[in-house]
Amino acid sequence: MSGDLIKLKERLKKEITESRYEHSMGVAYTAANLAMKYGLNIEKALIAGLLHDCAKSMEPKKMLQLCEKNHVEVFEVERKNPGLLHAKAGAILAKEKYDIHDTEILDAITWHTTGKPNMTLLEMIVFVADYIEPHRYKAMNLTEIRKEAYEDINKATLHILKDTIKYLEAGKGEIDKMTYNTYQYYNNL
Ligand code: DGI
Ligand code: FE
Ligand code: FE
Repeated sequence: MSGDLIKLKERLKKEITESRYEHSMGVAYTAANLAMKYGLNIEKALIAGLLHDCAKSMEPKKMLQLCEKNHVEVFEVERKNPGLLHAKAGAILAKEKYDIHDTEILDAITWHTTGKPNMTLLEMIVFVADYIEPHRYKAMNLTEIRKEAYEDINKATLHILKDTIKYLEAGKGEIDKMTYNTYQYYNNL
């Protein structure tokens, strides 16, 4: 691991909880693995995985302010469900605080929660790695989805979206249009 990455890890560790840090490390290494499998730059996958939840400990109000200050549009559904906002806020923090300017990495952070139609391979890898990293255990069908991730990443992506929508519909989570649009896109591939 390069010195830059080690510094990034040390800085991140101070900003999020220990379990969130362990999750982020899990996502970083899982994304790196998927990058090996699918022929993508490993360092980009590591950085995107490491930083994807860097805004997770921010208060909703602070996340909103950060988005407003940076002219990033916040939708009603994100205002009402601040759990969604850490993705956009995270991309801003990654740039401002962690000095990451690679737009492919920043986009992967922006879309890691809802996904988006026609994702880049890096976006898809971070989206999938977030769901399957080794510390995760609560979601249904994890064993199957973990296998699919290395066989057919489009299939794993669709499976995650299907299960996430099912989970949100069973609870009280309002579904972001982007989550539905992403589901529809991968369902029609
Ligand atoms: O930040 P993490 O917990 O690692 O993972 P994440 O960024 O994927 O966020 C997970 C949460 O986001 C999970 O509880 C489901 C929720 N989520 C995903 N899509 C939607 C959503 N929540 C709402 N309200 N609407 C969505 O469309
Ligand atoms: Fe997240
Ligand atoms: Fe995450």
